[in-house]
Parts: sequence; C-alpha cells; structure tokens
Amino acid sequence: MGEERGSGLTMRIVDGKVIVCSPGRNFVTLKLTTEDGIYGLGDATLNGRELAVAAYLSEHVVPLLIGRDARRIEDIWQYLYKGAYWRRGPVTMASIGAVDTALWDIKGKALNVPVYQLLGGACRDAVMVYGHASGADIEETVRAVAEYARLGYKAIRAQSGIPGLGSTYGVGHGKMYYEPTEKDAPTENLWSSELYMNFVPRLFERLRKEFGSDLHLLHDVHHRLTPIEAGRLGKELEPYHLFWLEDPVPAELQESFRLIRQHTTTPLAVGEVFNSIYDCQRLIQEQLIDYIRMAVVHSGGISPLRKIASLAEMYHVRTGAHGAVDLSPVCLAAGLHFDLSVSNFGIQEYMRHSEETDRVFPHSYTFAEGMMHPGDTPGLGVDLDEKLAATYAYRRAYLPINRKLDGTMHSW
Ligand code: CS2
Ligand code: MG
Repeated sequence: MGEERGSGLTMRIVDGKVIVCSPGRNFVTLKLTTEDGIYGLGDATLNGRELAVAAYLSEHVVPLLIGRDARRIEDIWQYLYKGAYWRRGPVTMASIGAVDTALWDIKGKALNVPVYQLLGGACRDAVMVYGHASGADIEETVRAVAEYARLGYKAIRAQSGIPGLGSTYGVGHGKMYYEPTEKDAPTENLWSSELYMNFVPRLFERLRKEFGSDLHLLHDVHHRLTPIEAGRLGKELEPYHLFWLEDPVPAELQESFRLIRQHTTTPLAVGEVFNSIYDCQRLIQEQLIDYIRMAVVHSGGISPLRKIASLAEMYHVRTGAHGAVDLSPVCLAAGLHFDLSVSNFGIQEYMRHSEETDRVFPHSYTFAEGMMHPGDTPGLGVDLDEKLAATYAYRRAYLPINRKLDGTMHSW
C-alpha cells in the first residue's frame, strides 16, 4: 500500500483524530500522526454544517488512512477523491482538504522547512491582506475604515447598514471582530435590492472623498443581485475604482457573469463557496472574473488549489482567498504559504480571529503594515492546544438567511 521503491523509508500514518471545538466559534480540525511521532493539522470547518464533515472524516476517511505512507500527498488526494465515487461537494472536499493540508504540514516538519518552501519558495516578501470595516450607517463605516487604515491596512472591505433595512449581513456588532453565525437557529434578515443598489454608490463616493484614491476599497454583495442588477451596480461604482466587487450574483450559473462583464469594468471576485475546479473553469477560461476566492479548506486542500491557481494564471485571473473567521488559523496559515508561493496571487482576506481562538491555535504567522507572512517554522507553523480546545464545547450555529420585504426567501 503506497510504499516507495528504493527509498527504504516509510512514514506510516498511525493515528487520525478529529477535534471539534468552539473557542468563540465552531472549528473542526484533523490531526494526523505518523509512526515517528510527527503530526500535521488540517482545517475541516464547514460553517453551519460542521458535524457532517467531522463524521465524514472519522467514520469514512481516517480508517482508510491508517497504515498509509504520509509522504504520498498527491496519491492520497487522488485515492480519497476518486475512491469516494461521489466526487466534489462541500462536505467531501472539506474532508479531503483537511487530509491534504495535514500531509503538507507533516512533510514540512519532516523535512524541516516551512510549507511555502515545498511549494516552490516565496514569490514575494509578504502577502497583502484586506480587513473588514463595517458600520450601521455611512458615518460609522467611514470611522471603521479610518480605524483599519490607522492599523496599517492597505486594503479594506467596506459594508454598511442600509437605511430602511433592519439588519444587514456583513455588518459586525463589535469593532475588530465579525462573527456571521448565530447560535441555535439562523437570524432572518430583510432584504431589498432596490434600497441596496441606491445606497452603495453613495457609500463609496463618500469613502473616496474621505480617503483619496490610494487605499484599496472592496465590497461584498453576498450573492444578492441578478446579473443585470450587478451590471448596473458595477457600472455605478466605476468612478470609485474598487479593488473588487465580490459575489455579485449566486454563481452556480457561471455564464451569468458574461452579462455582468458586458456592462462594467469594475473587477469581479467570486469563489468562497466553490469546492472544485469545475465550479470556476468557465469563469476563468472566458476571463469573466478577475479574482478567484477559493480557500484551502473548501477547495480540497493545497494540492488542488495550486492547480486552480495555475489555470487562473494562464487567463490573467489572480487569487484572493476567502479568509473569514470560520476558516480556522490552520487554514489561514495554509493559505499564507500558498499565497506566498503562487505568482498570480492578488490579495488575502484577513478577518482577525478572537483571542480565544488564537489561544487554542498558537501560530507563527504575523501581520504588519497591512501585510502577512506565514513565518519560517517547519510545516504550517500552527499548533492546536487540545486541552484548552476541550474546554470549549461545540454548539450548533447557523449563518443568517435573507427574506425580501414581502417574505420571499432571497439568496443569502
Ligand atoms: C463573507 C463570509 O468573508 C466573506 O467574504 O462572505 O462572512 C462568509 O459569509 C462566511 O465565511 C460564510 O461561512
Ligand atoms: Mg464573501
């Protein structure tokens, strides 16, 4: 089973443990241990559906890994992807992604190098990240953007409450931390595309007036518009030179981006809910987007994400990985190694984790002047304090849902 001829060495996987904890929010982590005591971590968190992935891993994947050679990363990925018969899907891909990430971590530790060195080495000194500024109204959002700029961020995503709508997704309660889920049952938000589209250009007009043209400004539509509405919004935002407009429409229908592209030069970013290269191959090959936002955990790991980045590179599409709080520090670290090593990196999302989360996942990555670096610790440079993790019990939590003013379910 997977022995390399002539090497005389093996590094058998002897244990696989799935750790579910909730230091401020829910995380699922896979820990694989080899016969020589080296262990690797992989993030397997699927926000709001965590236990499905935990069961997939512990019931169906870990038993297959015991005795397998941890050095054979690509072969194990193919074995789990093709061998499942049921390819793709967020649960499968988050599970495979956790295995792949843990194996890269192990290989880095075994060879005593940070993972980015295994991926071809650094293409840049550090990785530009964007932070999340939000407020209940324009004035509060302006203050939040100013705070991020003061902290050194070169790129800031701005979201604001919309007059006439009670609560809006993407608008945080606290200052620096934003948590989208609610315990026990989903919050129901009200939505009006008309009110939203009339408001957003005013927000960015104000932000450009306040901060000038150098700061990168981003905005997330959260899949809420139709293609023609997104075309109009993109066009109206053109004078404010956004770095990107994210998830303008639900993206199951890749060709819908043709319509948006016909109407606007505002750069488009999409992909946080994708889990396979087949979710974005048309978007990339027809150059319908500018940034692909898939992250390590939900795309099936570092190995497949590198293939997606290579496809994107051919078509002038850059990466802009999802990095919200539900992607654990293990995924963030894996993302930073990936970001540092691919030539067509664009930007990395960085939503700060809570202090509780950071204590459970000690890490070597750092933030300074709007840039991040994964550090030079062998492997990914993230650990998991299992004892501390065990003090934070899992609690069911859901992402909000969205209804139009007449009660119709709307895209979240
Ligand atoms: C958002 C996230 O970070 C983003 O761009 O869209 O808040 C996203 O909704 C959550 O990560 C979903 O789990
Ligand atoms: Mg988003």
